[in-house]
Amino acid sequence: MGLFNNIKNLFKKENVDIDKKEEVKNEVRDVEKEKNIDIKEDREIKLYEKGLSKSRNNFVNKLINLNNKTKKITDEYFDSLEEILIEADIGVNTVLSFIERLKKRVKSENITDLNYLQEVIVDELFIIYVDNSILTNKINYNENGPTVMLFVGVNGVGKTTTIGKIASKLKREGKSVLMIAGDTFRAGAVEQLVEWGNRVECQVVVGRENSDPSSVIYDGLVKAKNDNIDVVLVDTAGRLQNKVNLMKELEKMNKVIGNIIEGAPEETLLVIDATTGQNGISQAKNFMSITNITGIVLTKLDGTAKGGIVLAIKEELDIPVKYIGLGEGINDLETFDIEKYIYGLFKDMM
Ligand SMILES: Nc1nc2c(ncn2[C@@H]2O[C@H](COP(=O)(O)OP(=O)(O)OP(=O)(O)O)[C@@H](O)[C@H]2O)c(=O)[nH]1
Ligand SMILES: [Mg+2]
Repeated sequence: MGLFNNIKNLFKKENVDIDKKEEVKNEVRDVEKEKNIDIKEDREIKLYEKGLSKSRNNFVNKLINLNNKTKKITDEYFDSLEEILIEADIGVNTVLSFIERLKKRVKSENITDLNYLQEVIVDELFIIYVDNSILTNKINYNENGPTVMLFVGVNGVGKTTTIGKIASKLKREGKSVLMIAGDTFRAGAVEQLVEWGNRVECQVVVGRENSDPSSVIYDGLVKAKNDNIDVVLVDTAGRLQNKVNLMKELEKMNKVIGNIIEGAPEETLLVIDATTGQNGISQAKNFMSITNITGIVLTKLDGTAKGGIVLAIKEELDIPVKYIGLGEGINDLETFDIEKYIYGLFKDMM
């Protein structure tokens, strides 16, 4: 009896130990998970900081200098502020309404302290982006088959590079990705995408030179469906062409895509080069008038000293920025996050 009890207890203890071990293991796993999230957050914030340093050094420094040399908040102060913001590509209309709101706030709250005003400025710029808006950086995914993302935009804005970066990101998240070389016009365009495919170990469907992009897309989507691919990234030609041709071509592509995968493309992402400022905004208006744009990829933010374009996009286009490019490297792409953006830009003012 004694032996039996001993064995029973031993067995129990063993079980308790196993339970305990599991518990500890789970705890360790949770801590690791949190640590990984922290590391990821940290990495992302650093990338925003680094990518926005040109803007910070230029336009944010101008703001800081203005506030340092200002003793009293006068009309002259607002004029200088207006000038700095317009120079930062925020867009004239946005700036004018921003200045109006700021003036009202200064008056109603009786603001005289420049340090406090600095905080109010950041706050109000943030409000421009989030106010009355249901803008979301979320990508629409198709639950029942391949998700198709079509990338459009004029020459050299960074479509192909963005596709490479996004493929890499999606693969890191565990998704299977296929790229389609829909730019069959420019010599070298297909090779460029194939090179990215090799880098990120992702298949690329290509057609013959000068073949119809829609036929390449057709082949690619059939393959994506057969292979159970999660996300299909479609590159398109960016050469400047007349509006009617562009519209016809996009219509044809959309028709082919929708015929093979119902409801697709889930995303039509317009790529804009941040260094082109207001020109990028006009490009966007052009594209929006001929096809349904679901989001914007804003590239080369690292190359501009005028990081205000994000706010102009919000005010003038009201389309969500879904990704931003912060450098030429494979990891220099982030999903857009207004809080990280504002922090990366204004951290010296906060
Ligand atoms: N600094 C910087 N350079 C970028 C970024 N994104 C793209 N580029 C560079 O921009 C140049 C053009 O990029 P592509 O990806 O070839 O542009 P594209 O829109 O495919 O051009 P086309 O195929 O000619 O229409 C390349 O030199 C890229 O390395 C970015 O976020 N930051
Ligand atoms: Mg390209």
